[in-house]
Parts: sequence; structure tokens; C-alpha cells
Amino acid sequence: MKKILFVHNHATQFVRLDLAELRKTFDACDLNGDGFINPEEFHALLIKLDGDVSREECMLDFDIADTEGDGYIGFKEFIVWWTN
Ligand SMILES: [Ca+2]
Ligand SMILES: [Ca+2]
Repeated sequence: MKKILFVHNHATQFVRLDLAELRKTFDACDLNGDGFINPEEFHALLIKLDGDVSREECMLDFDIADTEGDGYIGFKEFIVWWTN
């Protein structure tokens, strides 16, 4: 029982830390601070991560990340994109 509890706690802590890191990344990417990432902000993030990323490549990835298709990436969509 103790072992299972430990593993569970460990996993929870890992997820929490990971989310805090992701939140930082998301906020750093959200240049105008509206709580969403627009295509321009997303393009800037991809360039930071991968270097030379074209606008076309950016929009392909943006469409994948924007699962709701509203033209912005919210934090939840960002988590899904980041972890896939
Ligand atoms: Ca924004
Ligand atoms: Ca969206």
C-alpha cells in the first residue's frame, strides 16, 4: 500500500511541476497577455524552439493545436499540443 501511495504522490507532484513549467512557457509565448496564443505568437514560439520555421509550417501546427478551431490556442489546447 505504502509503495503505491508513494508512486501516486510522486506522479501527482511531477504533473504539477510540469504544468507550472508549461504555464511559464505559455505565458512567455502570450506576448500581448490576453491569455491566448494567436498565430503570430505561435510562430514566434516555434522559431524559438526550432529555429527556422516558415509561416506555412507554423500554420499547419497551429491548426493541429487549435482543436476548437477558434483561431487561438488556449492553455488547455497548448497542453495537449505540447504533450503530443
Ligand atoms: Ca496572446
Ligand atoms: Ca482554440
